[in-house]
Amino acid sequence: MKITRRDFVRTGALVGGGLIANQLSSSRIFGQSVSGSPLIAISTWGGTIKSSEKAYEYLRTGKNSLDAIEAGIRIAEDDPTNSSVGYGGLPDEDGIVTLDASVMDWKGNAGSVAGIEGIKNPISVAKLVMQKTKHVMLVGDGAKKFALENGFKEENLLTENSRKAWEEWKKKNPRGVNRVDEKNHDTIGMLAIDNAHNLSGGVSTSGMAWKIHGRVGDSPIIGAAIFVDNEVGGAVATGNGEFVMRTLGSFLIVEKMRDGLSPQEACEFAIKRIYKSAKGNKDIQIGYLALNKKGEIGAFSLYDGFTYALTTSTESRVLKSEFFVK
Ligand code: SD4
Repeated sequence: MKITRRDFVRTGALVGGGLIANQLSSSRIFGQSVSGSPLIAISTWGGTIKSSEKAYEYLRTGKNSLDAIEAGIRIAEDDPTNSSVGYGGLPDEDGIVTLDASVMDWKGNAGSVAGIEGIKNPISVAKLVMQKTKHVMLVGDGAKKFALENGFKEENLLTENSRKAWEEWKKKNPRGVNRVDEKNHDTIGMLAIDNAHNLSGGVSTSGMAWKIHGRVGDSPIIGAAIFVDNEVGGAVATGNGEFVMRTLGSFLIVEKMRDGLSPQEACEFAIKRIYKSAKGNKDIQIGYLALNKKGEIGAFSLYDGFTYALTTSTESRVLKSEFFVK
């Protein structure tokens, strides 16, 4: 059967049943929700499927969506082979690994850290900023100090592989400035719905490889790479953060869903908004995921190649997103 884009959009809205289009892989069956809530964990990039499965395990055992998101994202942060998140993330032009992360819960609370160094799980620091302080965002040394005061350990996050990659890049770009790797992707952005029908979201990244020291991307910016409104739904972003920040993509998607667009339509709207400012630049990629209160999902990217992981009560799969520039 040939599946058209229109069919994909339609079937793509029905998670947990019959979503076959663009499927790259799938695995085992999971337990049902007891409350009838559509338990779902969804995360950017297929390589993060272990994260969405971990989050789902939390949801299935009755834990809330915020704790599920944190547990899922920590898997990606701990994974040295994911070169865009946490331990093993590629460094900036000075060879320093700096991390950005954010969370939002169903009450509209938000927390984030930007440019934090030496702390492997910035998602947990972001959650603590949200829960323990009156602030939303801590940056750099202040974020690290807060983490250390709250029991986080300082660790060297630069793996041997990342150090070698940086040295090679440095040889080719001795002056470095503004020669970022626009194609280094695997940032995790995750959305989940729990048994109480409550939505949360989270994002974690080492940002663009070889960025200028001090550069902050979209991932810790509330409204840019993440936005959740429990009455409507949530959205997360991955890709070139400068373009996402300029258009506050996740906020835009949630507002479009509030106006009645489906998650898929809202993601497409936000990508089209970016397309103009991208001015045909083929080196950048942006992908959005959205999830509404009913458990409908949307996924769309600027160019081909964006994948995501989806774990529901029936299955866990890696899917390929539809994209704008054909
Ligand atoms: C950033 N949005 O720092 C992040 C990078 C990213 O997959 O998503 N990579 O701009």
